[in-house]
Amino acid sequence: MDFAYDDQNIFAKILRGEIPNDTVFENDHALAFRDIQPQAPVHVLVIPKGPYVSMDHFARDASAEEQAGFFAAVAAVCDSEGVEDGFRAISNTRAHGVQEVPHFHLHILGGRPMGRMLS
Ligand code: IU
Repeated sequence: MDFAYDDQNIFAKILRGEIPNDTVFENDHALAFRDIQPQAPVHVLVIPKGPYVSMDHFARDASAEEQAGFFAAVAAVCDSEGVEDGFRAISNTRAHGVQEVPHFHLHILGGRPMGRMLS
């Protein structure tokens, strides 16, 4: 699997500060910000700061410290967004997953019942 990373993708530009974002949480290894087209009352994207194109790339090649930092950000978002009743986490990956932005991101969707998705 070739995980070639394009540093001109929109989330790379957000990480470099070239494009503004609505930040929810940030640590050394991850940034969480609000999706510009929210699909639920809570719709936050959590991204690693490292150049990983997808979840499988991140799982394979990110260090334990980067992975811990990423999931610390997920936990912080869950704490701050009031999703005690639950949420859905999605990472669209490549063509079959209909991934638009080639920088790994986890959608955190909540604030309402999400409906059944898998059967
Ligand atoms: P994807 O299919 O998971 O790759 O979708 C990308 C998401 O990034 C989608 O929900 C967009 O609304 C969101 N997004 C954004 O928050 N800010 C942007 O500048 C762009 C896309 I472009």
